[in-house]
Amino acid sequence: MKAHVIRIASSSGGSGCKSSSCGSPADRTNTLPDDIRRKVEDHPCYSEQAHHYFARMHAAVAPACNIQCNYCNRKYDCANESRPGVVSEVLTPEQAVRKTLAVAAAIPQMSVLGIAGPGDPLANPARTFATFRMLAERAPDIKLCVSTNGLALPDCVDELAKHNIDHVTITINCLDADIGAKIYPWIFWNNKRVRGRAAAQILIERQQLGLEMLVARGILVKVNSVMIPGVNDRHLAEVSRTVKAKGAFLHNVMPLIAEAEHGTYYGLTGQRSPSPAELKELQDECEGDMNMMRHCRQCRADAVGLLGEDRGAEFSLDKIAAMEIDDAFAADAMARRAEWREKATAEMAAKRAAAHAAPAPAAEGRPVLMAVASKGGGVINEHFGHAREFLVYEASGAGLRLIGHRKTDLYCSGDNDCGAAESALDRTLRALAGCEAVLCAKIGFEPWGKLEAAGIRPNGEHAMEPIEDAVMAVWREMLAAGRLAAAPAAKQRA
Ligand code: CLF
Ligand code: SF4
Repeated sequence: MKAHVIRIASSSGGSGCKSSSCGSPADRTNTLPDDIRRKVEDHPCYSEQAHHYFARMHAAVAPACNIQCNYCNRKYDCANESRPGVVSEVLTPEQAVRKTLAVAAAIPQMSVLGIAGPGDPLANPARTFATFRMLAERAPDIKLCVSTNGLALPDCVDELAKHNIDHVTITINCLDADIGAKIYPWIFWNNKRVRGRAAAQILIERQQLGLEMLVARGILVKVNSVMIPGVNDRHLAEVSRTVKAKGAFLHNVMPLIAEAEHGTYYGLTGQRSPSPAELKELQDECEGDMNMMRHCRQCRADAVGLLGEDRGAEFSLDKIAAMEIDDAFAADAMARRAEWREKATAEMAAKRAAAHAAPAPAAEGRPVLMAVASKGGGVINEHFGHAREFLVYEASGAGLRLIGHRKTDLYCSGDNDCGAAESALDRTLRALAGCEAVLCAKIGFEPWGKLEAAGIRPNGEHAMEPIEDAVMAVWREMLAAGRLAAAPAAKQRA
């Protein structure tokens, strides 16, 4: 296969385009060669626009890992903990295929099966490739995706290519073994445990070799990096430049998750996570060089559904065991997925065309962060009190871009337990620090008042409108009202 080294203009690349979505990954999709566009336009992780329309699921078939990361503690049966490495049940390849067929019948938006743990998929190659092989026979329309630490990757590239796997993620946290020694206490290599700097050096070399081999085969590589303040935060811009030069398609810088209750080395030793502002600053710095992913949700190794939602509990093994999943069932589901794909890709293309044709935004006016409550479809369709996360956009005279998301507790649980509800609302307000407005489908009286007091304007006037149009409309209203001449109030700069 011919190698593709894909170059995409970054938002600061000075293309001269002035459309309202200039530089957003949605707009970039228009600039991709056709074969690449087809590979990413329905992948919710590789295309920011697609994540509003398409769902993924992870099959937890890979329990073993060949390295140890200081941010990892694999946990089982933890239904409420949402972070990579956590699963409720490890599946056999047969169970995984059955579950995937059940999910992909119930959720026509399902376009990707990823294997991402709970250990390393390529440290469990027999289980991983058996799952891919069996699923490709029963549901050939579903894209296959794998996420690895890279140690075993060079040995598996042929097998990945043989299974038509177009999307591989490598977690690369450093290029410097001294930094690596602070992240990886050991690796298991050639039947031996190797520790310290030597271990990090081997891992780094294998990751870089794997990246080069994948790119040479035209496989789209996404690089994930965990931002660890004081350890690799000053180093990740160099990682970004290097992997871009080697042809990686996308870079995803994720914040370290470190809580003592997770039982990880970093959690137990008090290593802090980056703040949203620190993460954004680094992502902005890297974006000068590379196409950045900003919509990652750091999902569980058995996540199911649109990014940001987890419907795993609906598809436990006992529920799936009761279902009849034969060839007719699989064919009927595939037809419904094809219908959805056609409708969604047409809608996305129309939105991109409209954004491209839109008049140039005003040049003046400072950037404003706004939070949006959405449960998918690219529209504002979630009640403030029901939102478990908010998407955060930056609107400015240069247009609109997604900055990331902020997780929050469910504020409104229906029964309105006052004490708990109040503290959940306070946590939501903290999560929205830095935002000047929040756009949602509906909002109650109490949170409205508290948001205003915190300097965040609630806005329910754009319910069911496309997110991009609504956020830019609110920004233009702020501009017209003269609210963008001065810096934001101290509360929003927090
Ligand atoms: Fe899964 Fe990863 Fe494939 Fe996506 S997740 S294996 S590329 S299908 Fe996506 Fe989840 Fe972020 Fe991963 S949001 S953690 S980037
Ligand atoms: Fe955990 Fe993945 Fe690191 Fe293995 S590679 S220790 S599963 S985070």
